[in-house]
Amino acid sequence: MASHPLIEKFQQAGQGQVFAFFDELAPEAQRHLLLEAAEIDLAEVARLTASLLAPGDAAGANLAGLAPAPYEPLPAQGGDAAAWMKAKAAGEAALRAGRVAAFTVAGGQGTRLGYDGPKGTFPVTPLKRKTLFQVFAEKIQAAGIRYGRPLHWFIMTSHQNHAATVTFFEEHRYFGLDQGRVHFFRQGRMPAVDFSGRILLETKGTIALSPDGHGGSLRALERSGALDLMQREGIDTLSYFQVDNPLVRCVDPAFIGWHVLRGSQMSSKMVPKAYPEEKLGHFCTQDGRLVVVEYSDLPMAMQRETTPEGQLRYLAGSIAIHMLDREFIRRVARGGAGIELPFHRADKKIPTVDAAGQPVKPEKANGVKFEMFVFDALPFAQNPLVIETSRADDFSPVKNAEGVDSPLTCRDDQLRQFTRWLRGQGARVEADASGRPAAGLEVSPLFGYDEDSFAEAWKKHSPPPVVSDGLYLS
Ligand code: UD2
Repeated sequence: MASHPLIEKFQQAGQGQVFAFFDELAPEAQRHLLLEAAEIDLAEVARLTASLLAPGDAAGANLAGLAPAPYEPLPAQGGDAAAWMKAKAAGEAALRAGRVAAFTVAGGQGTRLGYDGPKGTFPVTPLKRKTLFQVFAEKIQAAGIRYGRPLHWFIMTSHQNHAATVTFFEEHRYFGLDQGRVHFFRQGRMPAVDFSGRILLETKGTIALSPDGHGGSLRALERSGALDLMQREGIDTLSYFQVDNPLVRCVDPAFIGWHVLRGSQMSSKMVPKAYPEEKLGHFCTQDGRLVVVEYSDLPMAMQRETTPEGQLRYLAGSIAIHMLDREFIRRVARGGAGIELPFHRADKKIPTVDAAGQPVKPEKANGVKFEMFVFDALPFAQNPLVIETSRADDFSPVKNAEGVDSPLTCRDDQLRQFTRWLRGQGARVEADASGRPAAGLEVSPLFGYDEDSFAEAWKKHSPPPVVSDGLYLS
């Protein structure tokens, strides 16, 4: 076998199999494999193998002392209306001062949807079939106009979808945004290992590498220079959301305001879970700290527990919308001083090669991927805060091809939202009992991207638009 310091390092770490076919590879492929290997932190892999793959480890999360976390309820649910007004005003002031940027995590593989391409390029709106990226771009543009400060937008991609994502924006001329304010960066990767911790090859000349989870976004923000750019631009607050949710308020003044006024380093939105099995993380407290326990980690019996009033005990569901302080991100990204985002293990079917180098497509899980979750930063934050939001105005993700959280349910939720906004202005819109209109409608975010901006735009229209099938307000 060819000798190379990196190959020796892998051999010493018991990972020599990564180079089993090295001598068969063409020089270019050898260089490529060495580059991939250089990305891997062997000590980290060894640590994770010891901590997460030890026999009997699949037992899961530590649930000792877990209790439901408190949150700020919406005024409609008994919250303090004056405090919400104050928060909104503070958030608007932060937006006017240019202190806030938007941040989308778009590095996931989107396997459940079965869509080939970056998820952000998936069309979602009812009439115009705008893509997820276009919806966010227009909301961000409209908010920039409204507050007189164009927003910066950071988008985290993966190695797999980076080029396709950037090309998509170029082809669509950044949907009218200033290109200089849209920043793409790739997240890190982790190697997949078999159940004994041996790094898997994907082919004879490539390692099975996959994105390091949305928690990797904190490291990637630091490494890419995004935090420095924010600092230069006077931005101290990042509004975090997932690529799969077109209903999200990309920058929500009330949320920003709560976060700022409380001096919070990381804040999150919750919705009451719709049913016990809903696949949301749960906001909890443990040892006096705020934590999120993922749906797969909280035993179903606990997810079904109810209070004497009949409400779910673990009610507060995480919809993956957060507000993050810039310097807090830097601190977590750099780690040390007891701060470290844990990795979680996910058992997966990982295409690989056998000892003879022949491709293997496993039918059951043959290995483990390691991922970090962004909400695991919450326990390290000072003054962390959870606020309630209305699901109808913030959350309808596209995750599955059919059934719950599918393109169809998301389209219907958008239609219901447009209908509520129209009715709120006195327009007559026929709809079924769930609020879904009979007619096809669409409101461009450039017309109105939330109830307030919609109401303002509507009032400027004279005479008011007539609601009919195919109405597109832009
Ligand atoms: C996530 C949350 C869940 C709930 C739900 C709301 C986790 C573990 N669970 O579930 O509690 O809040 O969302 O919709 O987060 N991503 C990356 N890089 C990665 C992995 C994911 O950018 O390496 C992005 C991905 O593009 C997407 C988001 O993170 O925007 C969520 O990923 P997911 O679909 O794996 O999360 P899900 O639905 O299991």
